[in-house]
Amino acid sequence: MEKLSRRKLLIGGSAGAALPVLHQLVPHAGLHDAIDGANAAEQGHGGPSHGGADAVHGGGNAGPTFRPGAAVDHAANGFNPTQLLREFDWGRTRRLPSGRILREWTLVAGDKEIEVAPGVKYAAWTYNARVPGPTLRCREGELLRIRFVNGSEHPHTIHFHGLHPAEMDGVPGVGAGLIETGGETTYEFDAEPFGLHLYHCHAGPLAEHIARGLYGAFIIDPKQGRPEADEMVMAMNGFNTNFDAEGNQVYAVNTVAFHYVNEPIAVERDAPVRIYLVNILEYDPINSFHIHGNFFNHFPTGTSLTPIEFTDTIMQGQAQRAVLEMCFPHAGDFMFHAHKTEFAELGWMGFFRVGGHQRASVPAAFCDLGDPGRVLG
Ligand SMILES: [Cu+2]
Repeated sequence: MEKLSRRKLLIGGSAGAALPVLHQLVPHAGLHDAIDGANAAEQGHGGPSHGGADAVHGGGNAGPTFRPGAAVDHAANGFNPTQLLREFDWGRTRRLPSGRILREWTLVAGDKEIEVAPGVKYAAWTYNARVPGPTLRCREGELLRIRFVNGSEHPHTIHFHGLHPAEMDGVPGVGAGLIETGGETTYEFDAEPFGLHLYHCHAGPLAEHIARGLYGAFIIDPKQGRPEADEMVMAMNGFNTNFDAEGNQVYAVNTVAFHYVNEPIAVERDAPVRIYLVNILEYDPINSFHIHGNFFNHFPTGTSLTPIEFTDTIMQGQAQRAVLEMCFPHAGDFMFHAHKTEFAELGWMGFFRVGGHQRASVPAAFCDLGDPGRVLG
C-alpha cells in the first residue's frame, strides 16, 4: 500500500488510500460544516474542484479536511484536552529549615496508545500517561525536586529548560544520564528564571523521543505573580503517524485534532485571559498561533512582564513559547488556529466561545489592551 504522507493527505487527488481514512477523521458537528463551507467558498465553488480527476473535494485548501463523525475516546486516552487546558500541577510542598519552599513531583514514563483524531491511534510515549505531560508549576526561587521513574520499555530522561547544574540537565552521558527501563533518578534545581519553559525527554533519537509525546510545559511564576486571569496552557503538537520522520499527519493543540472545535473554550467577554503557549512540534521548523476578532499582548518566554508587541499572530520555532494576554471585546465564537493553513486543516484549529456577560470584577488595567509599553505588576 502506498505510504500515507502528509502532502498526499492534503492534495487529495493521488491519495486514493488516504481519502477514506480522512473522511472518518473529522467530526461533523456544526462548526465543522461551517469550516468546510468556508473552505469551499474560498475556492469559489462548493463541489468537486480542480485538484484531480478523482478528487472529491479537490486539492488545495478545499482538499480533504478531517470530516465530521466521531470524537476520540477521551476515557480510553485517560485525559481530555478540555481539562488539560486549565490543569496546573503544583506538586507537593514543604518548608525547609531555611524557610525556603521545597516543591516535589513524580513523573513516570510509560508506553501508551492514544487516539489523536477519531479512529487514528498513535503509539505514544508519555509522562504520567498523558500527552502533553502535566503542566508543572512553581514560584521563582523555590527548590524543585522531580523524581523520574522510567516505566517505559525504552530508555528516557527529563531535560528541563531553565537554569540548573550540568548533572541535572537530563541528557545522556551527563549526571544520571539515560534512565533505563525500571530505573529512576531525581532531578533537583532552583526555580529560575521566572517564565514559561518546558521539559522533554532528551534520549536519542531525539526527534522521535519528543515526537512520541514526552514533553510538557513548565511554568515558573514571578515572585510577585501575574495579574489574575483565566489561565490556560496550550502545547502545539503533532503526530507523525507513519513514523517516516517527514512532517506530521495530525496537528493539534493539546494532542487531539480539532478538539476545541468540538468543544470550544468557554471564556467571558471583557475578562482577562492568559495563554501559556508552547511549540513542541517536531518535523516542522515553524508553528504559528493566530486568533480571530482579537489581539493579544505577547510576552516571549514569559521572562519579562513587559510585552513586546500587540498582535493577533505569532510564529514559534520548536521549543519557543510565550505568554499571551487578551480580553475578548465581543461575544460569540472566535476561531484560533495555526496560520500555516496546512496545519490548521490537519487539526490545529479551535474556537473560543465568548460568553455575553461581562464578569463582575474585571481588573481594568489588564483589559486596557494595545499598550505594549505597559508594565504589569
Ligand atoms: Cu525518551
